[in-house]
Amino acid sequence: MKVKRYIANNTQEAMLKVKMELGANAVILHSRKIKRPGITGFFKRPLIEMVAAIEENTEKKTNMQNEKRIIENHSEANKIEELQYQVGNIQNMLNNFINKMESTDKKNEFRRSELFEKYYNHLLDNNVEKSVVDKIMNIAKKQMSFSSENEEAINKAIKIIIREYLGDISPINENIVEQKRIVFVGPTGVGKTTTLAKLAAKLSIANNKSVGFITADTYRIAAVEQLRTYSEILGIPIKVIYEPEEIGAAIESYKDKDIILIDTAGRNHRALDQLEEIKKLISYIQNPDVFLVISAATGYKDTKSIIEAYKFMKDYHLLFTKLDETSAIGNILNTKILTGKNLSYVTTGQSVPDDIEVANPEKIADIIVGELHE
Ligand SMILES: Nc1nc2c(ncn2[C@@H]2O[C@H](COP(=O)(O)OP(=O)(O)OP(=O)(O)O)[C@@H](O)[C@H]2O)c(=O)[nH]1
Ligand SMILES: [Mg+2]
Repeated sequence: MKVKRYIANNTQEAMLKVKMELGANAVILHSRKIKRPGITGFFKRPLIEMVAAIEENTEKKTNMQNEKRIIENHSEANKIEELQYQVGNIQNMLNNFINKMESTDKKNEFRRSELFEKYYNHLLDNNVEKSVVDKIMNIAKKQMSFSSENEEAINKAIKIIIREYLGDISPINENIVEQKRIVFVGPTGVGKTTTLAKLAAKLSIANNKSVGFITADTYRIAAVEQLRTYSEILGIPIKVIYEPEEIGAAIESYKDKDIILIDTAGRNHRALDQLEEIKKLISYIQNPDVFLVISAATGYKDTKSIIEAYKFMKDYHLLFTKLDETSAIGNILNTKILTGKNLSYVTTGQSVPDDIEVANPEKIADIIVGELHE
């Protein structure tokens, strides 16, 4: 018994191949559609795989003489026995073949789901929220076949999906002629004052902008001193306000400045009365540009309550600090999706003014997904 597998563009072509090679007596054991190899194959019409068998003796016994000889040599009973034996053989072969096919399919499927699981878990490990991971992986699954030869493309596809979710960025636009009033708000100790100093240095030194500081953080003596130190180093004037109502006059006195950077006291997002003061302060500023500062190391649960606490702000930019303190930065993506607000900057260390950069969605996606491993 001879079994052969044929691959052709369509069923007719496959049948032709079978007939040409095995002759008209060949039996078709199995036929199915299969994907073309490679990434581009995914998008093309499938190929036809056909498995055919032929009894080797039959192949040779092409003339009547041979058949006659069999009849002469065997009694009628023997002939039936032999036929039964042959049918049994074909049946066994067919069963073996189908089993083999099924187990290959299962193996491929297993490998596919193994790769899917790998990326699914990797995103979870990087603090991407489960509901977000589901979204990303569902899109990826629709676009790609999760087979091992596709891993490079899968890795890229997931990065592109994340990059799309991260959306546009909106750092400070220095080209706008109108005066900018930039307010930094956020939880305690996330790096608001340090970030403000980093940006002040960049804007005044690199971009030649005239900058003024206002601090509304008079809760800690050290807080004013902290900003005053930067003010002295950078040669940027500073005004201290004790009540939200004083902000109008402070802004008025900076008429000549291109950019006013306003520092606020860190707020416990669970202390609603403290947030009222921030709300009031923002309401006294005309056309404010608010930056909500969050540490990249904050967990999703806390981020959600921070976002909830600041929901009185209609418009703001997201600014993530301390990327150097965590390798799992998936929460940036979660927060972006949760708020729909644009990313602005990320900070990557304590050093003023160096450790700040404009948020780069490609880079963030690269860090979240990582390179191909093993
Ligand atoms: N590792 C790291 N530390 C940072 C970063 N940004 C700020 N810090 C440090 O975080 C600490 C707090 O920074 P601040 O700028 O005082 O934070 P803040 O949000 O103004 O704090 P409050 O005004 O008290 O709410 C300081 O030790 C900073 O040096 C960063 O990107 N990475
Ligand atoms: Mg501060």
